[in-house]
Amino acid sequence: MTTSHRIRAVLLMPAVALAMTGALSACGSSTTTTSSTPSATGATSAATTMAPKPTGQAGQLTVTDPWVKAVDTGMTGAFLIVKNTGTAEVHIVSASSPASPMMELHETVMDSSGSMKMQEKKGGFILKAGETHEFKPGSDHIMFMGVSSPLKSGTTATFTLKFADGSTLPVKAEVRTFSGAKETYVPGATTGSNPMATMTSHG
Ligand SMILES: [Cu+2]
Repeated sequence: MTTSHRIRAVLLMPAVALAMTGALSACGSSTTTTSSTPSATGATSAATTMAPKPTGQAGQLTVTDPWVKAVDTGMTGAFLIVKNTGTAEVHIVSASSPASPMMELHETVMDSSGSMKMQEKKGGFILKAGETHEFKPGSDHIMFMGVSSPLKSGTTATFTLKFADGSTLPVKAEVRTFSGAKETYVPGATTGSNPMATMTSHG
């Protein structure tokens, strides 16, 4: 967002363009990653260069069987089993994915009429040391709010979990066809336009 605003500003004010361009390139060249992670566990250097080893809370979490429900566009969910292998609490606060500009952490609750509805899990998910948590259809899940191009069965979707300490954990998930566990969505305050229309068969 900031970038597009800047570009617009540059277009409107040619006199400032050079200065702005200089600022942008300086900004770009200064994005050095501070990956001086002490590899106490003896991680291979090859793995470290491919992707930085998760640190902090992200490094405490193991992920098993991550998958995403196939969908053309609109909403879908990601499911996985996570285990906190560390000795301190792990707090998942948000998720992001190139497949969907908006993501939420969801839980499924029963409303007063006895039907299942999903809603944003306020505050995220906290796992105590040693605790395992399963995200599964009809229960907790990682919600993709706005998939813009088809997620096809057999392909791979990626998303990233973010933790309370700022650490992040990228997850590669298999896209699978799934039907079942149909609950309806309780629109939250952050919901954009018309989620109900596409929300008829979410896992
Ligand atoms: Cu959901």
